[in-house]
Amino acid sequence: MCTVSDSNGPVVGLIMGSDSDWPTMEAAAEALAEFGIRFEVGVVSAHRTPQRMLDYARDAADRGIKVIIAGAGGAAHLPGMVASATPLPVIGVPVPLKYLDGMDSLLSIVQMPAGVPVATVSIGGARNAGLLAARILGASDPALRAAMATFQAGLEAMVLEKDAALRS
Ligand code: RP5
Repeated sequence: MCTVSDSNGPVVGLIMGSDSDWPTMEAAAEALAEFGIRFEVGVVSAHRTPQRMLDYARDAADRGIKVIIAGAGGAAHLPGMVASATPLPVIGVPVPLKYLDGMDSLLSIVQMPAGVPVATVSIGGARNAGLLAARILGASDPALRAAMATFQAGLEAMVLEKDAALRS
């Protein structure tokens, strides 16, 4: 029943436009690892390696990938272009760069044309991208869904604990 452990290959593709995106994108990898989700990491640039990007997007499903997380900054076309060439769900992470505080990245990713969805997280929100991938996989994986429910209960307990400490 457990989708994530059905085979040995990665089920999440974690890609980014440049290795310079890694300090932001690392949080997605950490979230996936926390849930025991197998993933692969790679640099796939929409502008510098367009053929590699198309090959990656077109082959991903056949290789067993179920969700793609794509991070990019500036003219951040990677998530949208990957979404155009795969039937898999794509989660876009706007990576903040030196100028414009990531607003350019956000707007480049979030304003997709009808018919080509990208689930865009917040600027720099790579951890939520990893958690969203876990939820998507958990929809067909009871064990993973239970782990997510436990994680959410932990968040609630943490807030209540801080609230109690504040009041005491
Ligand atoms: C984008 O260009 C990448 O996603 C990165 O955020 C940005 C800058 O890339 P580098 O010049 O640091 O390689 O495609």
